[in-house]
Amino acid sequence: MVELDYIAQIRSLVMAGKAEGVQRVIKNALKEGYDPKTLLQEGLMTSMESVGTKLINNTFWIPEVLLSSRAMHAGLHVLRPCFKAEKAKKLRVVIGTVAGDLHDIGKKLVSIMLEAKGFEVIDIGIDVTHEYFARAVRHYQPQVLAMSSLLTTTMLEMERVIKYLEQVGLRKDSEDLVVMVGGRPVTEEYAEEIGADLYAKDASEAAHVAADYFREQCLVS
Ligand code: B1M
Repeated sequence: MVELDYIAQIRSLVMAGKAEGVQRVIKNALKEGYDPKTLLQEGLMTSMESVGTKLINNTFWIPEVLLSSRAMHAGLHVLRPCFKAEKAKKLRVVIGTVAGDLHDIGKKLVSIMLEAKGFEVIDIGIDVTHEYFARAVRHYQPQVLAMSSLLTTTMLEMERVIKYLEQVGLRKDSEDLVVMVGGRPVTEEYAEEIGADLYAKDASEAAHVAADYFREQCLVS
């Protein structure tokens, strides 16, 4: 019951855009031993779903969405260390939101869940061009390149990035680099069509799909 109270408090504080309040409630809940995953999924993530619905129904406007988004990020900041797993050898993921797209909340959740599974995650930000993705792959030498897109217009960038990586010799197939894609408009069929190796519909599926892929190859335990 008390846990539900914490969840309800987190939800109403995110909706009200109260970043400091969200942090305070999450810290109290953690101090009392509540599960960080529940606080993340049922507190923070469902709040943003409600924000989305309110935006569609015109009962929320962009400034309110931005305040809620700021409060959500403040909560994520407190929860992030709870999901860090220690692993001897880490597989590296470079993640970014594609060019033209500024949405980053989902990408951050995917990063947190991947870190919780033991991956080292390098987040190269939002509005990332195909050239910059390629530069990051050359520089960080990741095993996985993860791309997020929230707009039907920008999801087309994912194919462009994959083609460009092939063109500049950074990827022939998944043996060189595993490409994972996801985000609201992205489907499994689209992922397959553009030649991505992995697709996930949400953050926890992304972590499972990536871990299962490497487990199959005995690269993680
Ligand atoms: Co934007 N926006 N937005 N927005 N926004 C959407 C996406 C939209 C669906 C709203 C709507 O109209 N109903 C719509 C897209 C429509 C479409 O393309 N079909 C939309 C639009 C149109 C726009 C603008 C064009 C609005 C305008 O200016 N007229 C504009 C575009 C700006 C740009 O990017 N160039 C815009 C701007 C914004 C804000 C800046 C105000 C803000 C973003 C703030 C931020 O991210 N820092 C914003 C927000 C918050 C939203 C909604 C309300 C919420 C998105 C979100 O954070 N969801 C969204 C409506 C909605 O989704 N209900 C909307 C919570 C998050 C946890 O979920 O991001 O889906 P999500 O991530 C999930 C999965 O998608 C998946 O896992 C995540 C966690 O489970 N996932 C992956 C994501 N990446 C993955 C990668 C993976 C695997 C899974 O592997 C690599």
